[in-house]
Amino acid sequence: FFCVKQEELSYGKKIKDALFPCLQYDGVHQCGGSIISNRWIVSAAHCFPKRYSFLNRWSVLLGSISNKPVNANVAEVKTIVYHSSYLPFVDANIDDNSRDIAVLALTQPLTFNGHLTDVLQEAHVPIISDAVCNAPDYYDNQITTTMFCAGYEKGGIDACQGDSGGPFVAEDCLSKTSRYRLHGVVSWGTGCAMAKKPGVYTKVSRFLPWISTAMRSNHNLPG
Ligand code: 4AZ
Repeated sequence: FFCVKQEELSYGKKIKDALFPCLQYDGVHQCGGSIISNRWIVSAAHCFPKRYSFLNRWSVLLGSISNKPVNANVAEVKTIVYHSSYLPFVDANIDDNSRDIAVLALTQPLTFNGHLTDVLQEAHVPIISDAVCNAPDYYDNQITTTMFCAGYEKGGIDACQGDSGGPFVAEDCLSKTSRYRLHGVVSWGTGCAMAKKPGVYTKVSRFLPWISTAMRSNHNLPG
C-alpha cells in the first residue's frame, strides 16, 4: 500500500536530521531512532538489552552529529515498549530477530524548535527482494515476512554498527510534494557492506497496528 520509487529508496538521516535522533546510554551512543510523534520514538528492540535497563540513563539526542549533546535537544525516556515477542530488557537472540522493533515514550513532548543539523547522513540503498535475499549465498532463508533487505549485490554501501534502530525511509511517489515515509528500522546484517550480505530492516508496515496500540496503552515498564 505504499507507493515507492525503487530507485529512490534511501536509508539514513535525510530531510531534517532531528527527525532521526541518536539514543545514548550513560552518554554513549547506542542506536538510532525515528520520531513518530512529539512523544514517541521508534527504534529496534535489540537496542535495549538487559544491561541497559535503567530508563533514566537513556537520553534521546536531537540535531546532534556527534556523541556530545552540543547544540542538541536532549529528551528523556519514560517508557520503552517492545514487541511482545521481546521480553523487556532480555538480550535479543539472532534466531528471534523477526520483531526487532520498540517504541519509546519521552518524559516531555518535543517542541521541534531547537537546533537542526544540516549535515546529511544518509546512504541510498535499493530494496532486494525476499527471494534473492533468502538465497543460500545471501541469508539462506533467515529473512522473515517482517523483514526486508536493502543494499547492493556487490556490497559497498550499507548500514553498520551504531545505525541500529535508525530509519529506512523512501520517498512517497503518491504525494505531489516530496514526502518520505518510514519503511524500515535498521535491524541486522552479517558485517557491513559485504557482497551478498545486505542490511536487514524491520518492516514497519507490518507493525502499524502494534505501534498504535503501544502508543495508546503507554503502559509502564520498570524504571
Ligand atoms: C549494528 O550492529 C548493525 N549491515 C546494523 C546494521 C548492520 C550490521 C550491524 C547491517 O548495529
